[in-house]
Amino acid sequence: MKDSNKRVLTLQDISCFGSCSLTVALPIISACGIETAILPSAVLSTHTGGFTDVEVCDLTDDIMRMVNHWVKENISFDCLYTGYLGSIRQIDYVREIKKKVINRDGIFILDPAMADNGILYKGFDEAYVKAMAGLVGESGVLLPNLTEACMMTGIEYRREDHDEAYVEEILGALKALGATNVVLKGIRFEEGKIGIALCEGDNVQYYFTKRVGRGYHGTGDCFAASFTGALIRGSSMYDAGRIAADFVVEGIRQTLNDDNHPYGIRFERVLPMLIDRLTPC
Ligand code: PXL
Repeated sequence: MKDSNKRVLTLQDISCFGSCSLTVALPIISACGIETAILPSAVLSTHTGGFTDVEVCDLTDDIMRMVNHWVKENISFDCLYTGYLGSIRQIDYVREIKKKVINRDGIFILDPAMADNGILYKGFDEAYVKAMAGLVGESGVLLPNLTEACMMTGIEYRREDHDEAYVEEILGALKALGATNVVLKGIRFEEGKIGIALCEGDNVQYYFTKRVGRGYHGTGDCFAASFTGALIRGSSMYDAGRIAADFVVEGIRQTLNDDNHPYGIRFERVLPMLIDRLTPC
C-alpha cells in the first residue's frame, strides 16, 4: 500500500470549541493527505482548561458499538492515534480496538493527554495515570510531555534545568513500562529553548526550537496530529518530530498577538507550511 493510501483512526474527544483534540486532529491529518476516521470518546462544549461548567456527553458506552460495526463491514486502519480519553474503561477499550480494527502491521501512536506543567487535567486521578501507564506497552510510538512521563514512571517532575541524565532516566523508565519508541516533549536544557527527545530503541536524539511566548491548550494535540501525518506520509520518526515541533512553534507565533484566541493556537494558518514539509506522495 502506498503511504498516501494509508488510513488513520483517531480516538479522542470532540471539544466543540477550543482548538484541541478532534477539532485539530481531523483537519491536520486530513491536510496531510491522509484519510482520517474519527472515534469520539466524548463531546464537550469546550475543553476543560480555563472554562467553567463544561457540558459533557460521555460516549464510553457507544465506542465499541461503532467499532463492532466496522468489524462487520471489514473496515480496518493502518494507524491508531489516541489522545484525550475520558475514563479508565476507555483506556481498556483501546486494547480491544487495536485488536479488532488495526492492521497487523499497523502502528499505534499513544498520546497520554492527561497532564501538563506538573498537574493533571481536571477529572483525572492517580488510578487513571496507572491505567495509562499500563497501556504504554501497547504503543508503537509514545508521545508524552514531561509531566505525563514523570507521573507514569514515578520520577520527580522538574519544570526546567533538565539534562541528558534526567531525560535518559525518564526514557529508561518508560521503556521499562514497555515503550519501544518515545518522543518526550517539553525538555529544557538552556534558557529560551524547548525541545523533544526522540528515543528509538537505544538511540536518543534531541531537537530544540526557540521557546516562544506562553503555553496554550491543545499544542500537544497539534504536535501529535502533525507528527502522525508526517510519519504516515513517510518521514522518519526524527523528521516527523522536527516537523511537528516547528508546526507548533509557528502556530504559537501566529496566535501570540491575538487577544481573542487565548484558548488554543491558530494552527490553520500554519497548515501550508506543514504540507510543504511532507514527503512527496
Ligand atoms: O488538549 C488536551 C485536551 C483535550 N480534550 C479536553 C481537554 C484537554 C486539555 O485540557 O480538556 C477535553
